[in-house]
Amino acid sequence: MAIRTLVKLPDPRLRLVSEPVGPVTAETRALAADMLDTMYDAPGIGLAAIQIGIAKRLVVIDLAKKDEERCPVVLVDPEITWSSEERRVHEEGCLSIPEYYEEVERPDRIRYRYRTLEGESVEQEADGILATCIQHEIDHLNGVMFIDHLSRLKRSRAIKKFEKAARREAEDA
Ligand code: K1U
Ligand code: ZN
Repeated sequence: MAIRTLVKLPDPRLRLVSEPVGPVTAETRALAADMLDTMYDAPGIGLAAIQIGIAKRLVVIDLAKKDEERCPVVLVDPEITWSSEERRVHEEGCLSIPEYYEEVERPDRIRYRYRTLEGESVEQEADGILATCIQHEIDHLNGVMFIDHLSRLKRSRAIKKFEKAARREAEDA
């Protein structure tokens, strides 16, 4: 399988609403394998397909720590079916916004539904970092980034910083 190039802010593809995967095919499985390779290489705890430029509703997550055995989860066409009124704050990062971390407030608990690569439909509840990560990844499927949950000032500062970095990269190329 392969490590793909990460799409980074301010790339406009990050604002696309991704299309449903529909029936799982060999191509879906190969894409999920590449997403896992890319996520582990970064490293990160989650990845949405649009972060490697593919506008499909496919997400991979692995919350295992460095010294633990890998525990990859692939979510096909995931959706949130319920969110708690209670909210929690968690520090978030994003592989598309490197080395930028901010605290984000989101629902504390969620119920979510997805299909596995075997085509099984699963509905589960999540809390803590898993709930945060699933919400972050499903936001990506809808063209939303974690900076959209920050104040207007913090968001525009982050966007300007990465626009400047992208301009410098283009000049150096
Ligand atoms: O979707 C992404 O951009 C991946 C992102 C997921 C995420 C992190 C934190 C809160 C919510 C969602 C990342 O994985 S950023 C990198 C990161 O958090 C991390 C990297 C190495 C070890 C542990 C965490
Ligand atoms: Zn992200």
